Amino acid sequence: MQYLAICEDDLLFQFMRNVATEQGEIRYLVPSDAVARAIKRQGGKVSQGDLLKEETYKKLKLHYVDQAIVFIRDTEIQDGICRLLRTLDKRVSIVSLTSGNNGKKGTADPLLRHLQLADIFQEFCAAQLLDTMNIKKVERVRSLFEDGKKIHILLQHDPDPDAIGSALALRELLGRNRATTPIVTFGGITRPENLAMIRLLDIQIDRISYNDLHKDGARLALVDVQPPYFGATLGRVDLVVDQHPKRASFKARFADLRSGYGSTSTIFTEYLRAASMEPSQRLATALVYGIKTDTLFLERGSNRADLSAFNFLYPIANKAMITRIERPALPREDLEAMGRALSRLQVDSGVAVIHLGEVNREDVIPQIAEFCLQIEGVDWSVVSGLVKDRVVICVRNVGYVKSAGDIMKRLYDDIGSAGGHRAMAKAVVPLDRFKERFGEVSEKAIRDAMVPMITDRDQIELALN
Ligand SMILES: [Mn+2]
Repeated sequence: MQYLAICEDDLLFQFMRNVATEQGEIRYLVPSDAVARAIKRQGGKVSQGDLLKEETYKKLKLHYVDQAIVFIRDTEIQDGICRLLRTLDKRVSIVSLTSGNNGKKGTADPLLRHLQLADIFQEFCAAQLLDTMNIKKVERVRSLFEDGKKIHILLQHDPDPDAIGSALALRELLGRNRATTPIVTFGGITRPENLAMIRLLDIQIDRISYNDLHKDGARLALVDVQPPYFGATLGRVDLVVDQHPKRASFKARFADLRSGYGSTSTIFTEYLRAASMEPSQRLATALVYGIKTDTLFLERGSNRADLSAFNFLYPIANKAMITRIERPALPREDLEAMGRALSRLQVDSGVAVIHLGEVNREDVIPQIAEFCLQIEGVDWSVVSGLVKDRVVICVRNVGYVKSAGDIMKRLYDDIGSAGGHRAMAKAVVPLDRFKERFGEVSEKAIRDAMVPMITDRDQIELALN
């Protein structure tokens, strides 16, 4: 490969040194003697001449040149050189490097490309700068916990995959284990996919009380959440890493908030890469799933950083396991209960009601409610089950203006806990209180309580629309 680099100082020479040794020969063409001497001194092949004169190029045997690179700051001269090159040789390909905005203009010449310095810097150097920043952050994070004290990694009340993946990554980054660095929450995981995630990846999340947060001098690290979320004061917070926007101020020894990112797992993936740590399959799987769920598979609020983290992790992650997490397995006995219920299912006014009786796993109830929406003619599904001494009722509907959450609140909130939004809702009621109110726990009792409210509601909505 023969290159001709046309420039006015030795900047391009510095940039292209490796190209010269790896990919071919470069001859520099410069207008001034002084610059020519400087390049020559540093081992470059160089010619000097008037850049806008034909004779200059005749001497250079342009037809041997594969690629001309033009980098002159004066845009008129720059354009003049490009035109002259094209006149002299129809087939030489030209890269025109510019520092201003003039590089954006289109060109009808297929062998002429405009490149902007800013874009080149972004492409090749921004990642390096980011890496340097991440290396510093990792050093700081490690120094925070050097004393070897126990660390509680605190997550939000119903931890999601992004939080769980981030917590695992933080533990890995610190070279800690489950015993010295437990992952904790004041609440518990409820979503079936998230339960499947911790079961399949063997992740332990402990419930903790406010009083035990700093027990025996334990340190406190928050990932995917910020202190104000908890309302109550948490005491000393050592670390906060989160991608959510900052809503209220807080104090922490170290904080890395990147609201431009789609997930906190992205930040931790950058930390791992900066620390030259290849994540295990288990960790990569958790992080990929965290990025995937927080960005709705890289659609919502994701950016170049999320894509880059995803690309890095994906080959390491266990894809089959992610599929299993997304479709949690149903226990056989619970499926049999669903089979029996389905065989006698009646659908009244588009409402399917199923009472499963005793179930082994609570997450089966929402999954079956989800499933029932696929039955022809069903707009609403109500699925209940007995989990130990509690009645759990899940509601799903297909509409956008429906109000599952409202209905559940009105029916069950005063005797248990109920809530949700328009398309999905849940109530949990102690068995004895349910019996006090409705007599018995049966399909009929639930149907009688719920179907009129749902159909009333649909009537009102029809009237409003
Ligand atoms: Mn998140």
